[in-house]
Amino acid sequence: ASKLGSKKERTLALIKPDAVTKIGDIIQMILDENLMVTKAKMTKLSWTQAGDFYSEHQSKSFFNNLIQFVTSGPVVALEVMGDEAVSTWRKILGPTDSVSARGDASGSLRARFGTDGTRNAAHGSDSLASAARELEFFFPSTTGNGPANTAKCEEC
Ligand code: RTP
Ligand code: MG
Repeated sequence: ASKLGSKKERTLALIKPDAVTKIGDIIQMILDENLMVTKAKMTKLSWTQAGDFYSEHQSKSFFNNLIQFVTSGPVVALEVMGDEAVSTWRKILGPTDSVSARGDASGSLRARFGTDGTRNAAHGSDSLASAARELEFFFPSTTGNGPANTAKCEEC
């Protein structure tokens, strides 16, 4: 049961190819923060799909490295739900750069399982709007995955 006045949300957690074998530990970290996994899908992204997912970064210097990395093997997409799921999952992840994560947030997921600034084990939506878009990307509401992917939910 959620706390009175808390904000129940859905977010997208994406386990990147370097951490798919750590899925058991990662799900445990989610449960330890009182979040739930409500959908899961393992898939291998094409170059085009990955570029679409990360389209906000297409002008960045690291874009090609990022797409190369996330298409290098299967990924696991998780719908994660619970109190302030968007920010709570980002807190579990820790800093983007796994190397600085080992200093700043040594118990974080990226500190434990990431390698560097690109190979950083997992992704998390950065806002409710991103969560809605990213959940729709992996779990389209038009193909029998249940109700529309609004990230903010009163009764989900
Ligand atoms: P994410 O979107 O994956 O949850 O990570 P984030 O918000 O912490 O970082 P973001 O700035 O959105 O970058 C997306 C992903 O691009 C790769 N990256 N590489 N300088 C680099 O080499 C660099 N910077 C970012 C990482 O895989 C990062 O998670
Ligand atoms: Mg991001």
